[in-house]
Amino acid sequence: MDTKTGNFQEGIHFAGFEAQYREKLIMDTVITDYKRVKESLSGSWNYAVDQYDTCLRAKWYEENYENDAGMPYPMDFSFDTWDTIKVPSVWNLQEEMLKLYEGTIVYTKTFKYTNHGESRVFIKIGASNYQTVVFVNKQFMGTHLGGDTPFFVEVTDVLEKDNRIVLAVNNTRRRTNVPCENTDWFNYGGIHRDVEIMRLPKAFIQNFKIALVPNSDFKKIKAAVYINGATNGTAKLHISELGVSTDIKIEGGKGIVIFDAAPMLWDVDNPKLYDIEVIFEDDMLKERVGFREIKTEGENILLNGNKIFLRGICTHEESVENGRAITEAEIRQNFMLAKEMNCNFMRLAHYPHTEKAAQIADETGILLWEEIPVYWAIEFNHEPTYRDAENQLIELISRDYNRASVIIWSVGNENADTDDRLVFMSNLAKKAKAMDDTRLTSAACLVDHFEYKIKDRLCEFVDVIGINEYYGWYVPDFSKLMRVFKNSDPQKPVIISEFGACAMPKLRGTKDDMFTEDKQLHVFEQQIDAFKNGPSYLSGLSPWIFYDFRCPRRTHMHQKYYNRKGLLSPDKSHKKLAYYAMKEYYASLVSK
Ligand code: GCB
Repeated sequence: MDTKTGNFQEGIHFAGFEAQYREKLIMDTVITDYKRVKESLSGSWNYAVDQYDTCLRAKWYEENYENDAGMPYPMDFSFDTWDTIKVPSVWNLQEEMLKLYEGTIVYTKTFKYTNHGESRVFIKIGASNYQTVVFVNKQFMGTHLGGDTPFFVEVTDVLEKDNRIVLAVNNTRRRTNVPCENTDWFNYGGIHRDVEIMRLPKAFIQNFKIALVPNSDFKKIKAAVYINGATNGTAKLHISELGVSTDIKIEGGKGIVIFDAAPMLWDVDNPKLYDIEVIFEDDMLKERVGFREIKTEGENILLNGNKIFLRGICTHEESVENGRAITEAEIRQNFMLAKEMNCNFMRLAHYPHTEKAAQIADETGILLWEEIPVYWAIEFNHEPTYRDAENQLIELISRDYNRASVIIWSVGNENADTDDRLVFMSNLAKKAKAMDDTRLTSAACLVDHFEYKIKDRLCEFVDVIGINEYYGWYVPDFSKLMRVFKNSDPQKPVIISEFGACAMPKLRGTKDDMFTEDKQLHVFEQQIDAFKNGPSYLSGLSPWIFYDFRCPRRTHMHQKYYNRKGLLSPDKSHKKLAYYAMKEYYASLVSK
């Protein structure tokens, strides 16, 4: 920046304005908070479309309404009289004008604060897509990247009686983002999960992790406590229903304990959960956790020691009315519909869904595959892109570690097997394993279409191989699927993480007529036949996809900007023919 000229004006001349906001990235800030008391900052916020990023260029958040001599200065914004918008929501569905908007929207809200005895205060932003620059009381607090994981900003030192928060949220698709600029889903924008405020003592439990010790015959539990604000002391852990009351020695801010216990195991038919309390000095954290063991043995997946076949379905986080800001009632409905279809498993594609999903799955008894959006052609040789992807993985695992329903961390979807990709994604798989040895890792891979077999160098680094195959649809020659099955010897469990075909709801025709329910059914019938005679390593299925979802790439007259591979219509009111075929097939597997 050449600021030496007398007529240089930073707010309009400084092209490199973005860099200053990238200097302080908000990463890995997750606090275990499922049962913590929080106050809501959701509701009505003021907002303005800021297509040219003038808030960041001209520093609106500093609210310099006067010049240095105290004379009034004209401003291009008026925070408190801007229009209002609902938080959480996706802006695309709030205003017709915002339907296809990609860029920055500036959100602001004021709130009162008085101290009620707490020493520290944090603001949690559940998720906002994609880049969020945070300002509180005129101060830049940091920038978060990633549209689907939570972040926590400490505001202890900046809070006053009257406060203003400003969030500049930008959903521009970029080559170096995770996901990159090209995906097969709609790029919603906005603060699409809750914004909340948390009051905490000086030293508090930042993270609490608890799970059965793998291979302990379900008789040992391991708990880890990470303290923020103190290095040494003693934490206490109580699980009254199990008669457990134990001390955890904290050293260097961390304490681990392993103890004997015989919990009733969490299972899909009996999703037993235990109330837990952890106390450290003035902080008390509650959790509600199920205990189960998931592992692989040869070609099989074992839940609590028993072989399980994953009768799954993929789903995006979307509803017609709320887009990505799916409500709790909608999530419950999805799980109920999945259970009705005889599913015991759901793949939450292709990015972290709200934490409410895993909380509800814990109660309902549905196994989950959770995923980060390392999708298609990521900029694999770009270090900041890796750090972003890894941070999304860290934030996801920290958030959902205690959810028994989550059995798989997936590090990505359908990426070409290049050297750069192998380094990038194998490092993610290793990171997931290092953070969590109580779950399986996976990735949705592609079939090798030269050799017609499961052949992807990433397979070596994951516990379970996901395979997306579209025989009967993108690859019309169905016989190839049997060839793939025969040619492959993965020596690990394989989940067919996607298969499917498009059908416009209620459109009928012959089984050769594209986009009819009959054609989709035909594809499903062939797939199901193949699975019935499938290889021994086949350990689960998650067809693509539960219900039709918005997709800008799909412009056919029968698509109308929707991906039509749903088994249900977008509003879930209509069940397509293939839904019934899948339901029946899963019913036949229930007792197996
Ligand atoms: C895939 C992708 C998924 C797409 C789907 C399709 O393989 O993983 O995101 O939506 O195919 O419909 O083509």
